[in-house]
Amino acid sequence: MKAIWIAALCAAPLAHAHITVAPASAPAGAYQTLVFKVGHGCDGSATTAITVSLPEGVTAKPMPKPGWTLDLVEGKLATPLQAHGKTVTRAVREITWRGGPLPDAYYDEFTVQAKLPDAPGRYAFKVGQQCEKGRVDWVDAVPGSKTPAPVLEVVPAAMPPHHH
Ligand SMILES: [Cu+2]
Repeated sequence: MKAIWIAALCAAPLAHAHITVAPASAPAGAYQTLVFKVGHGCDGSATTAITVSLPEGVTAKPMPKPGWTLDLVEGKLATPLQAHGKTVTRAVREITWRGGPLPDAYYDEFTVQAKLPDAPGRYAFKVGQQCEKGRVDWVDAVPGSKTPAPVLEVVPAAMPPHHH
């Protein structure tokens, strides 16, 4: 099942790359820069906002972007996290950049610094793309979807996670 999903991803033409996250995989427990790549607008219409939802177990801080304002939505964590010796029960769950507009003909990147969970697995980042006309929700986890959510593969850390 997993092999089929990966094959489907690799077969997707680069010119129609949807919204993706880079890197595609990263070590569990790491502080990792994640870049969300926006390759086109909504059926030709310019992008005016990008909202990234953080999957359970992932916390992140956005990198500000000239020409875009930031809006953060906090929420309660289903499983509290430990950070700097404190228990964290609430954290940012949704990050929105508003601005542009980013024309369909152009490409741009939206960056966060994420703290990845200790549990390896596939983590889907649901992304809402608002355009001057219409919107696209990149939220699907099923192979072959026209609107797949960007997925990060969290792999076992080479060394035990460093807590501080
Ligand atoms: Cu696409």
